[in-house]
Amino acid sequence: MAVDRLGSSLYDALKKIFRASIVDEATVKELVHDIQKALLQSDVNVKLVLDISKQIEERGLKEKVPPGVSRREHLIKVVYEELTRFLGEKAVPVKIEPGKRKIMMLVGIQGSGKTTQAAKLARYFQKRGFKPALICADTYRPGAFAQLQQLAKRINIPIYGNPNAKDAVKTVNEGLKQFTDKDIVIVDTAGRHKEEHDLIKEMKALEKSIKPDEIMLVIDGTIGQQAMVQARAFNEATPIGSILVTKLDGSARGGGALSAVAATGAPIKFIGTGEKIEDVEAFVPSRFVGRLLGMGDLETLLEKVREAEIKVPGKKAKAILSGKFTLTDMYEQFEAMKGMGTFRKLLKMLPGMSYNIPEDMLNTAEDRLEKWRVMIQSMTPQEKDNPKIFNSSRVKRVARGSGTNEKEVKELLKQYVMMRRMLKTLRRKKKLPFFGKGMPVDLG
Ligand SMILES: Nc1nc2c(ncn2[C@@H]2O[C@H](COP(=O)(O)OP(=O)(O)OP(=O)(O)O)[C@@H](O)[C@H]2O)c(=O)[nH]1
Ligand SMILES: [Mg+2]
Repeated sequence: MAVDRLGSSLYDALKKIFRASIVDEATVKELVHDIQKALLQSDVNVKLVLDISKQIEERGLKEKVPPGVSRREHLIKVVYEELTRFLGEKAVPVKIEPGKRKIMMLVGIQGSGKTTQAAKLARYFQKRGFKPALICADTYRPGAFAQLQQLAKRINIPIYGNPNAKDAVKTVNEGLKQFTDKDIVIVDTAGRHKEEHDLIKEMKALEKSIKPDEIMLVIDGTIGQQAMVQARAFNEATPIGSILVTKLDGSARGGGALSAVAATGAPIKFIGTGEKIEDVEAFVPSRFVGRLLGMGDLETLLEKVREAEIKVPGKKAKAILSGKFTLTDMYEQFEAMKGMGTFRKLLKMLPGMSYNIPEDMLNTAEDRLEKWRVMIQSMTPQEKDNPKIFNSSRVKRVARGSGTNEKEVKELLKQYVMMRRMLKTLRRKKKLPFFGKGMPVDLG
């Protein structure tokens, strides 16, 4: 049975942190040690292990923990970030230029999922408006061409192959001659040979003859440690440009993928998440690390830490806390949080406020920000500073000036009053972790 050791031992290491009654220097050092062990056991390169663990230790011990976040949570965030950094912070897309044919060759051992992914990727690119084609270079396994042909037919993708051919290089070249007008040609290669030596020889010959723009290693996400050996062997034969990890729809955490990245230095670009043709996704490092660590709720936790780090300029925060909260302030608060997409969660996390905020208000805040901006811009400085002076003629004027209606202006004012009341409640509770550096301050 394939055991995903890297994922589970990293997970165990973190579980210890969750359970520890206190998180101090010794705990951090123990965690670092556990992580090193987990990575080394998975054949991750020693230098890389030291690099990752050193960073974790340094940051875990030295970094200042923002208010409202526990050291424990911060440490987990550090582990997560360092692993993400290793896997690449951002997704790396496959570059295709229309009219400039790209040749993509899939390699990998038998059963890793090459044929299935070849069809999935063709479909993926087709849906994004490109013209893909498929070539079957598996002249070894009987039925290989029929398998790809059947998949291609279902998604209406042109395919070239010859079930009777023996020479993979010749077959692929024939196919390439046919598909001169395509944007991307995906070449599905054989995974099974009498001997591994022959397989590697064929990959080399193919690479030399067809000169693919990108060689993508297809690796089974459930194989764990073997991934390193496989990835290295293929990388030595032909330079691996990217990785596709399959079978991540089951319980496998995909720890082997980390080793494959270490062995090749190539980024993971896609993951296979099922047997259906649509089951392929662009790789998102952060999501993958969460999975690797076996923590479904990691995102929520990280969100909490990140949000706590949001900083509102100190002076402003003081003014707000001291009781002055104008419409301009409200607008600036929303503007600062916009783009982070976390406004809703942020509000819900304010102490004592969880789930008490009317959905209405959250929706308003998120969706109507632009309207508010225009309305607030149509107000006089006096109105912005002291919304109490609003009467029906002022409301009418603002509505006219901003191209909205009176109801909407009144709505905005109502939201403002609610927001102010909320802040008052918080002030009374003397807890307001999100505003300003070094908060919470003594709000006495
Ligand atoms: N659950 C799941 N199954 C997959 C995935 N990708 C491939 N498979 C299955 O894995 C098996 C092998 O897939 P193939 O695409 O035939 O593998 P291959 O690398 O072409 O194998 P060879 O041609 O023998 O080298 C098939 O039963 C696929 O349905 C995936 O992402 N998730
Ligand atoms: Mg195949």
